[in-house]
Order: sequence, then structure tokens, then C-alpha cells
Amino acid sequence: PFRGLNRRMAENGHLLNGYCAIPDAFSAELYARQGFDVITLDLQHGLIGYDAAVAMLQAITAVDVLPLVRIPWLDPAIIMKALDAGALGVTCPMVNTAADAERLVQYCKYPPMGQRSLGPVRAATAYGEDYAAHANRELSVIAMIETAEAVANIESILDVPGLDGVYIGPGDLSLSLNRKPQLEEFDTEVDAAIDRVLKGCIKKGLIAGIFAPGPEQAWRMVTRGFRFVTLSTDARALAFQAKSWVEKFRLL
Ligand code: 3PY
Ligand code: MG
Repeated sequence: PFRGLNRRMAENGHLLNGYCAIPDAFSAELYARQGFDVITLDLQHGLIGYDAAVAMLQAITAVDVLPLVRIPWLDPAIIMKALDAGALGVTCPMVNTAADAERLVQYCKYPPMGQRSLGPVRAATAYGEDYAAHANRELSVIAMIETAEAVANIESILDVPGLDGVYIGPGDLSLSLNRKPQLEEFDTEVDAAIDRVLKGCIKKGLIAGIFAPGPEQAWRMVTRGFRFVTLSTDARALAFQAKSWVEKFRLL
């Protein structure tokens, strides 16, 4: 009926994700039409509130991209509302233990796998009245690994049933390792932590994702084995292109 992350992945081998931070339906629609495989609405650090997220999900339903939401925190209320509004999966910040990952899966899945409450008001409108029958299988549950604690616990986190994969936040991970935030050039210790998470995922057949600030870094991450790679954000795309136009103009 509707295609979640794993089925899209099987066709492509990897998925390119765009983050939306700008709280607007038209900018989300515009961004979603630029060729990304996945669009993730960032409710953690983006400026998007729930009402804007609903309108943005409606706007990108018209485009053949997978809509995900990065929820602000491991909180069942916003997870259920994001999924009911039509997100086909979530990424969750700061999942540090297997117990955190278990709670995340519980909040995303209907019984008997979990404790999601039934009421897919927009999801059933957008994806069909049989949405709930397919939701546990199609919706993706992705834990963000972005602390030293999470890396230390990675094997037990990856063993949690129902988790589709993990997503590394290199900025927070480097901070947690007492480094300056690193997104592109990783020093030895940050790189070793990234490698441990990636190898664990590959061994268990789970999807490994990571944020990348630009296309070269995103491709390097794909060649390294990451199968879900974020290429920057809508806010940065807008700022970067506008700045480059203005700078070119000033030189004429
Ligand atoms: C981080 O780098 O910490 C992130 O959360 C990127 O998504
Ligand atoms: Mg982070």
C-alpha cells in the first residue's frame, strides 16, 4: 500500500536524505522536488512546530519521497502525533542505551509489538484505510547515536528488535568525546567511534545513517558503507546559494 524505508532501500542500495529546518509547506514541497529519496522534517533543531509539520507532510505527500520526522526527544506524545500526521518513520536524538532503543520501538509500533495508540487520522487518509495493518512493518525506527555512551552500548542497542537502523550525529558525537563539533574531517577518536557503529550495523544487517554537510562528504560516507546519508539542510541550501549569487554579483 505504501512504501517504507526498507523497501525503498532495496531498490536503491542507499538513500539520500534532505533535512527541512524551515517551517513552511511551500519550502518543504520545493525542497522535496529536488531529487532527494527521503525528506526529514527536523523538529529537534529545525524551527518546525507541530502545525507546520502537518502542512509540510501534506505538501510532500505529492512528491515521491519518503517523509520522516526527527522528533525533538524520546517522547511518546510527539512520536505518536508525528506518525498520525503521516511521517513514515522517525529518527530519535540521543538514544544512549538498549532501554532507550526499546522505548523508542515501543512508542512507534502498535500492539503487540509496542504501545502506539490507535488514531492515524491523517496517515489513514494519505496511505489508505488499511494503514494500521501495515504500519508496524513499513514505518522505520531509527535511533540517533551521538554520544560516547551510545557508542559504548552500540552492540546491545543494535540487538533491540524492531530497530531498522541508527543514524550518527557527528556534531554531538564529537562534543561528547570532548572535541570541537566535527561534521566533515573527523579526528582519530571520532572516526574510530563512527567506525565501530558502522561496522556493528553492517554485521547485523541494519541501516547506518549519518549527517554530511556537503555532496562530497555525503558520497564519501556512502562509499564507506553508510546507506542513509543526509545532505545538509534547506536552510543551509538557501543561505549558501544566496551568498554565492551575491558574492558573484559584487565581483562584476
Ligand atoms: C549531529 O551532528 O549531532 C546531528 O544531530 C546531525 O543530524
Ligand atoms: Mg545531534
